[in-house]
Amino acid sequence: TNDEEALAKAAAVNADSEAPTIFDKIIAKEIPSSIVYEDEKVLAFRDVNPQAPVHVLVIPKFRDGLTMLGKAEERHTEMLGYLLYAAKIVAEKEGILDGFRVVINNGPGGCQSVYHLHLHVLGGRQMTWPAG
Ligand code: DGP
Repeated sequence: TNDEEALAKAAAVNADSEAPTIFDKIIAKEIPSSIVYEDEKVLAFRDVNPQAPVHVLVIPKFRDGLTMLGKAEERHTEMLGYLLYAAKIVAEKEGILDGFRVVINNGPGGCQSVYHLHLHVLGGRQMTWPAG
């Protein structure tokens, strides 16, 4: 549809940019978010456009070049592992440990719109497969 094309175009404009994103402002608490979990390494907050009863984003506080998973380098492996662990902490806190999904959208073709690596943690309903 035209809507989908417009969204893909808007996403592509920001693709692969090292520019600060809205998530920097969320980390700095310059714009409010509903925080589910926070520690020195990561921040987890509710997605503004939830696709499930539980929809939380988990992000590294220090992006360190991780605009997207496709930019991962060996130095990022510890953070990448920690993000998955933090997703589990979020699922546990939200009471969805028995059924949840973790998603990373990568690049314009993957529908990524914010170029600060983030995990989507989704649950609270029956998830279906394949994801759209
Ligand atoms: P992605 O399409 O994978 O890049 O997901 C980006 C997500 O970020 C999208 O689901 C909506 C969410 N998002 C964008 N801006 C904000 C915001 O200002 N606050 C919150 N809580 N979520 C946001």
